[in-house]
Formats: sequence, structure tokens, C-alpha cells
Amino acid sequence: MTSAVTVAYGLAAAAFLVGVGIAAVLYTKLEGSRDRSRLAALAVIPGFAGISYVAMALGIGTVTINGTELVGFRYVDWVVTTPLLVGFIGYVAGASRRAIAGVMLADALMIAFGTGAVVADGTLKWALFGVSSAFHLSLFAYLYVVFPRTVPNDPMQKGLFSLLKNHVGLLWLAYPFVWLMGPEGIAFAGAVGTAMTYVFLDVLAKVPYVYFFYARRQAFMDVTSAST
Ligand code: RET
Repeated sequence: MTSAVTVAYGLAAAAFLVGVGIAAVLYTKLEGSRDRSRLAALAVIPGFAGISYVAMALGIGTVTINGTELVGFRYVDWVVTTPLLVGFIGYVAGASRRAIAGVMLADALMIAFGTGAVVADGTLKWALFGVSSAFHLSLFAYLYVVFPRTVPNDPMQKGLFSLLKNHVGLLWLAYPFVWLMGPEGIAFAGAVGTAMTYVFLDVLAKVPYVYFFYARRQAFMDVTSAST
């Protein structure tokens, strides 16, 4: 691990702290809202990422298996926080508990099979990559087919839903691409460039996501308290 990557991990941890701050301010603004206690869990997304990035900066959980370096906390972070990122979109869409649990499970399986693909070799590696990609595709079905059916006819809620849906739908496409190009895949890009790209993507996937909830917080207020 080069020192530049360590510094980038540290900076990312600081950026995630900002995300926790935004979630905290949102919590104070949502006084009186029925959604307040559930939305408090938004803080877990940047919070857990921040802790994971500190661990990554310290080299904790990074192991070499089959000659490939597995940055353990990257995948631990993803398996914990990415189900929340998609689950909250279902929540904003007013989806059933079943649909929310379904999207969270599909997402966790995408990460689990993807982690397997990092350490496996040969045919198994590509088979696991394929299974992970199939779960990634299933997320699109939730975002673009299942969830839109239940979105309430309120401009704020509709606006927040489409913002989150397209943010996740587009940005997440970069992950399998970076993975394929990096040392885990065809090794076109090196370990440092790949690690730096993941840092950039992870910050972009989480901090603006929490901010979108803050910016559109009126979606969670009833008419009487909508002025705050
Ligand atoms: C892997 C490799 C196997 C195939 C696929 C992948 C997708 C990963 C994704 C990760 C998203 C991570 C986020 C992190 C935020 O901090 C595991 C790279 C499909 C979509 C949003």
C-alpha cells in the first residue's frame, strides 16, 4: 500500500464524517415527522464507511489470498452499507416490507458473490462475477420497475425518489467496470489507481446520497410543519 492511498483513505474518512453531520442535522430538522426515527439510520451509511476507511488506512483486515490482495474492510463496508442505500430508496418509494427486504438481500448477495470472485481463480472467478452481476441487474428491476409502482403522488417524494434511483442506477455501473479493469479482473489498471477510484466512487455514492434526503426533507413533513 502506497502512502498516497493511505492519505486518500484518511481523507475519505473525513468526508464520511461530513455525511454523518448532514444526517444529524437532518434529524434535528425532522422534529415531529413520523419518519424521523427510521431516517436516523441514514447516519449508519457514512458512519460505518468512515470506520471502515480508518481500518483500511491502518491496513486492518487486508489479507493476501491466492496472490490477490483483498481489502477486507472495503467489502465489509459494502455488504453493510449498500443494502441500506437501496433499502432506503424502497422506503422513500413507499414499497412493501417484502420488496424492501428483497432488494436488500439481492444487494448483499451481489457483494458476497463479488467478494468471492476477488479471491477465486479461473472459471470459478468469472462464474462468481457473473452471479454477482445478475444480482446487480436485479437491483435495476427493483429501482425501475417495482419501486415506481408505489411512489406517492407528491412532488417532493417523487423528486427524491427519482434523484436517488438515478444516482444509484448510474453511479453503481462504474463498480463492476473498475473491478474488471483492476487487479481483480484483467489487470489493465494497477492496484493504486483502482483503490483511488473506489475511494472517489464510495464518497460520491454516500455523502451526496445523504445530502439529497436533507435537501428534499419536506417529503417527510406534513403540511403543518412543512415550513421548517
Ligand atoms: C463487484 C464485482 C462483481 C460484479 C459486481 C460488483 C458490483 C459492485 C457494486 C458495488 C457498489 C458499492 C458501493 C459502495 C459505496 O460505498 C462486487 C464490484 C456487479 C455495485 C455503492
